[in-house]
Amino acid sequence: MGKAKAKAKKKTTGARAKRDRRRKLATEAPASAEELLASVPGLDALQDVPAFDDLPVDDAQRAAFDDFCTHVEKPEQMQLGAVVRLDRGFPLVATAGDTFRAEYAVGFAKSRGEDEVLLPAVGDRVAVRRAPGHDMGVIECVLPRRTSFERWRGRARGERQVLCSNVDSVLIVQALGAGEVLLDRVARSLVLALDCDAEPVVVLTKADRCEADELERDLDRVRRLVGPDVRVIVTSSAEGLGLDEVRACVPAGSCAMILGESGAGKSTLLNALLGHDALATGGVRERDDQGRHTTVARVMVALPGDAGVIADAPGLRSLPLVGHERGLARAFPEIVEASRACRFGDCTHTHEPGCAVREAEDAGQIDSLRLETFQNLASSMRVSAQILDPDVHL
Ligand SMILES: Nc1nc2c(ncn2[C@@H]2O[C@H](COP(=O)(O)OP(=O)(O)OP(=O)(O)O)[C@@H](O)[C@H]2O)c(=O)[nH]1
Ligand SMILES: [Mg+2]
Ligand SMILES: [Zn+2]
Repeated sequence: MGKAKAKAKKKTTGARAKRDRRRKLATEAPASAEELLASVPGLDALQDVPAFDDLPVDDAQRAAFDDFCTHVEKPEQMQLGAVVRLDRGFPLVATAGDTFRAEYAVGFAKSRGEDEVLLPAVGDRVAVRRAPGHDMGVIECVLPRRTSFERWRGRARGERQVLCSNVDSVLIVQALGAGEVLLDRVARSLVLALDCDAEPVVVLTKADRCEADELERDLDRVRRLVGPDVRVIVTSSAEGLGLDEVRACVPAGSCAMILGESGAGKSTLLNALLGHDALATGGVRERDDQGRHTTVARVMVALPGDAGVIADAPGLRSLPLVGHERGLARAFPEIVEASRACRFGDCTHTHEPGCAVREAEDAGQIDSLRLETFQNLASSMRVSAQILDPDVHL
């Protein structure tokens, strides 16, 4: 589709056009790669896109790039790049000299199932080929990920999706003012962040929506849950509260990813940090405070001034914890430590005699709120592990 035509099409609004488009969608074959690409935003429409220098390449990645180049044809066409957006599956790659759209090399197309983690994700440092005279690049290799924030995709045990790679910190966003903050959700996010070696930071949004006593109660519960080592920040994008504290968690050269349900105020927070409306935001349903999945692409934005990069992403409804035992142990180290003295190796710390964890709780050494949360997570992890593999007994 030509540019002019695309523009004209964009302008078509109203109920009739909508109906026509729906009809078209229903009868047409799935869009081809070219059609999809045409619907992806052009570079000139994007703001705050990080530059290559905002996303440092570490020694292991540079060495892997050099090594890769010694094995390919026409290595002079290869560049080091960073994937800074994924729109409808199309990566936007920033290199030292230029930023451009890219597609995956044919080899990636074969990646399915367990290999899906090999597909380029936002935050990846990659080897990208740009043949002379080509607008598009081709990603040929994903360089080793320093960290990788992954989520189970809901089929076999090993099937994971990389939401963002080379992440330094995870901003766990939860909205205030819609009933009690869901501790289970905060705990799951904490486990996922720690599992991938990223620093978790809890960001409670929309503080303007709740009374002081409600805020104090929520803050107290969240602080008890995450313990003294995890920062908890109270923000209101509407009133500009807590923004400097969030900014301080994302120093220059680092990358944070933002994690939270749809409607939690993720994109609004990023816009407040950027100082202008770069990202689309949407309303929430009054009935249950759920958002409308306004953000559909995975995008990175560079914060202004001396600060790093934050990755925005669509809200996640569920956070299954399949295979994140390491993260669970890191989130609740005192419980894991105490459990070594339990009489039974497979103690669930609920009813067994000789349970050192419950003894520690009685002695006031383990917080009961943390223990309760730990038990809920551990039991849901046991159930999902057994559903996937009846031979697994956690
Ligand atoms: N009162 C108040 N409302 C806010 C605040 N931050 C966000 N909102 C509102 O919350 C709604 C959802 O905000 P978004 O930023 O689109 O939420 P999101 O987390 O990006 O949602 P998805 O993109 O759907 O995942 C919008 O109506 C915002 O105006 C805040 O600090 N105070
Ligand atoms: Mg959003
Ligand atoms: Zn026990």
